[in-house]
Amino acid sequence: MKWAENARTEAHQPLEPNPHVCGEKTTNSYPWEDNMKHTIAAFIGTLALSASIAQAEQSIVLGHTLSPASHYGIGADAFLAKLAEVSGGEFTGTQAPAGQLGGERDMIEGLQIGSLDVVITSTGPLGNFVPEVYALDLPFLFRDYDHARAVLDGDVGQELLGKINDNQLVGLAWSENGFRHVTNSQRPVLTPADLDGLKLRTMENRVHMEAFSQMGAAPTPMAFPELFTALQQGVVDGQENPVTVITASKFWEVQGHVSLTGHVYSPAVILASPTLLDGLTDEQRGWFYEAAAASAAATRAEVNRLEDAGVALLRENGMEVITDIDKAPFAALAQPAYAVYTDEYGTELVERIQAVQ
Ligand code: EAX
Repeated sequence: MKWAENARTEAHQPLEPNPHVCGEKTTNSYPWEDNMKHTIAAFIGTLALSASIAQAEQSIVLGHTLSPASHYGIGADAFLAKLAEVSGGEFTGTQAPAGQLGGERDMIEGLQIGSLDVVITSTGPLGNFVPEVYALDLPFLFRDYDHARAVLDGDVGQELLGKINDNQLVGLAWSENGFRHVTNSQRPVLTPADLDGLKLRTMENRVHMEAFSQMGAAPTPMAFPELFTALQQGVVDGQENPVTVITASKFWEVQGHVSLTGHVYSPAVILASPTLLDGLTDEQRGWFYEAAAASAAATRAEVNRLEDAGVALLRENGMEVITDIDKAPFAALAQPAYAVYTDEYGTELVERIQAVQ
């Protein structure tokens, strides 16, 4: 709205003390000129003020760790487009992709202190803020995508968004990252024995770290924006992420092997800053929930697409993909990781998740 900006700038000038208007008069200045200038100034001032009240335009920043073309990037675009649409242009925004504003832990902290507006993140570091969310990170808990989506779209998902809201964050909607698989630069992984001693980057997540130690790897927690370089320089041998992230981040440039272990389902969640949302009306807050729902739907559609096309894409880019894996021995070894959550919070939530059809 350029005209409004111009009106605002122009309106400021006559209102500021101006020696040529209000001070000593120059020879070619007449009293009626002064009056007219004041009238025009007041008129432009009123115009600018009413324009800014009518628009109250706000531009928000949405952060995430992946590329703009990723499933998060697509979700971010969908969020911003829906928000602009339902708010009639009152809220617009831009994405800060690729960890420009830090790793997922940093960005969650940014929401809490109000330096960031909206974030799409995995649950990787979220358990550090909202421990109940660890229940979703347990290995071999979700049977398949239908199961995971039914849990997140049902009562358990709603309750966990509520827990998020109790921790200086606003949980807008569950989105998706996908089932995670192991990649590495050393060897094909077919059995847990192949993980032995492998230096594997994990998210900063106690449940995941425990699961991988139990399965025989040497887990190294690290923020996502450091990962590509760490793989490239051999600081770690491997990592684990869904096909969505492996393709979006071109991990084939630094990893030769991928095994479809599907060891854990990785939700994503769309979070907002209470600093932003608490200052809004109910109607305005509703727009953010609508935007988040549109975003999650767009992201899940892209996850579906890559679940179908991803393996071929990985192979085309030179990765050796092991698709046929007996998951039972991995699951048996990973089982003690459940205690990281259940020792403190009990088994009730886990059993409820398992019971969802
Ligand atoms: O959320 O840190 C990770 O491995 C995540 O899967 C990634 O940042 C996307």
